[in-house]
Amino acid sequence: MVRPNEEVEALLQEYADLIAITGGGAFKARAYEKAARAIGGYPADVSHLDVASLREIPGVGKSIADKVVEYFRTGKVAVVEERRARIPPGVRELMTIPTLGPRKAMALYEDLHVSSVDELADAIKAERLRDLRGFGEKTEANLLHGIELLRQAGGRILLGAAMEAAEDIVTELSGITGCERCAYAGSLRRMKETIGDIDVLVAAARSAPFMDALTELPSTAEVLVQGPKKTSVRTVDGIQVDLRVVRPESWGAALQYFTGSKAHNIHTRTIAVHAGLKLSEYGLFETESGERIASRTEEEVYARLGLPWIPPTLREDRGEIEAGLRGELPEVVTEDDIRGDLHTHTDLTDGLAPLEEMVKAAAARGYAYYAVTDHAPDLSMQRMTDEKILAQREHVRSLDGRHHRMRLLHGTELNIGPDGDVDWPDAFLQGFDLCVASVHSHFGLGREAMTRRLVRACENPHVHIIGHPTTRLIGKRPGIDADFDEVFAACARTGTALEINAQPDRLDLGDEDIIRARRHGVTFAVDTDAHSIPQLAYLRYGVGTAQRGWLSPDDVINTWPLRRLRQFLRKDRAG
Ligand code: DGT
Ligand code: CA
Ligand code: CA
Ligand code: ZN
Repeated sequence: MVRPNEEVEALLQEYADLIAITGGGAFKARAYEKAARAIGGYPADVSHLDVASLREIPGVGKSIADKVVEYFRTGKVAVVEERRARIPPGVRELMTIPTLGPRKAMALYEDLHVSSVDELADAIKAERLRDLRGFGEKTEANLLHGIELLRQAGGRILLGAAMEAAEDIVTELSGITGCERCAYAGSLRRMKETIGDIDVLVAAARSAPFMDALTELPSTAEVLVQGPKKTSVRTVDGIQVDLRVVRPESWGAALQYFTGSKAHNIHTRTIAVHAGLKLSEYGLFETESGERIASRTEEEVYARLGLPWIPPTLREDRGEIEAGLRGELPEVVTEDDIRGDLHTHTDLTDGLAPLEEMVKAAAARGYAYYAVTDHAPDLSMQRMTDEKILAQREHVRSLDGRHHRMRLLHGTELNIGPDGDVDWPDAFLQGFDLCVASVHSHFGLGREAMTRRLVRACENPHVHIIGHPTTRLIGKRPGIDADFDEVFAACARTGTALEINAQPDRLDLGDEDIIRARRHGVTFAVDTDAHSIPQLAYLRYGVGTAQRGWLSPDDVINTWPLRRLRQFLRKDRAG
């Protein structure tokens, strides 16, 4: 059994079911089913195959082969995602259960009116599935097992999805009369890569209007708890939201408390105790007299503990309190420090927007410079050619400085082959202003070979940035196995930057690896890898991750003025 093959089999089977449900022709659905079985039973690991080799599998034509390659490169297939989005939210929630495909989910939804994971668990217990066609005892056992797996994963959601939901809620609540302050707190404010639940805080004299508003939002599917201090709901996308309304005078203390992390709070509370004080969500009090000495703002609370205000992204008790006490807290990099994006795509490869539109949108963000880095030819699905990339270069040159005087860099995203080679010969690579190089295939090489592969890429004088260095997809695919300390050392030695890829399902490097890499003296590039205009705004998640990795602007090459960046890009001539 080859695991990647099974993954593809399940994905193509799901696609076939989605076609059947959303309407796309029985013939097409059957073709995908056939290909699914053929791939599931194929003896060689399909994640290592290119389009041409995939097409040798019976029943696999060009368009199926392309989807398989897309899946291994990005962790998803765009047309499958589109179809998934077209079915009712209740069915979609059911489909988050491993082993439950769209066809059965639809049946549960239509015949039993089951539209959530909890309802399904209840229905199984009540034996309501027994009368349903196609649901035997074996199916029930599988479903229960799937529900258990889902619950073990803890149902954490990606930072990007949580942020969008939270900002909508904050906007709604901020518009209500009597709202003095409204903000999200918790792990979301700390920009953790995954979020357990969204914590929203309101400062107001009366809580009822806010609690009622939350329960009545169109995005609210279910009210879990409703009370005067705290109300919890679940959204239609299955995200839990905890709303707390506090009195305006305790806003700062409440925000500090509910931002966490728990470890950070325990440490700040210990400092308070040693100073004869008591710290709670209501304020900082003198233990003996009970007098409140700080609570209105976070700054005030931290100041009375002898600390500077600590950026939320650092509040994990990873040394930020000690550093604060010593007055050595880092000046973390902010979105305003970023002068340009160095990894972006256009519709010349798999981006959605044409070059000129991406450039205009980037210029509107106020960037001083911007790099276009479409995929290189070894990613065969993208059908890149020398002619196409050279024509793009001409076009880039013609747009250079035309929008808000933003300077353009013409680059590419190279593929690091299994031996560490990249797509084009040196002479051709010489023509690019900037090259990102990333692993897009052969994820299963052994640790030693993988380390050598990445180190060789760093040693290439034309490679400036290693893109999404671990290639993990959060919650879907673990990172590749390599001796990253050796890779980080090679980056530092060769003057190769490591990317902090801001796509919410990547955030790669992640915070802990950033901290490790920084100890080796590595520089970083915070990039969006945008494949569309809205994705340029993903930058904030990359910056949040960089902050969690304790980075200052100087550690990040795309905060540097263009002159200094260009110097960095002349890697081969550097001492
Ligand atoms: P999550 O939701 O799992 O992604 O993580 P958080 O950090 O948002 O945790 P959550 O929602 O359980 O609680 C929000 C904040 O409230 C947490 O970061 C710190 C504070 N908090 C919660 N429980 C405790 C506790 O038992 N002790 C202390 N000191 N703080 C707590
Ligand atoms: Ca939370
Ligand atoms: Ca919570
Ligand atoms: Zn890319």
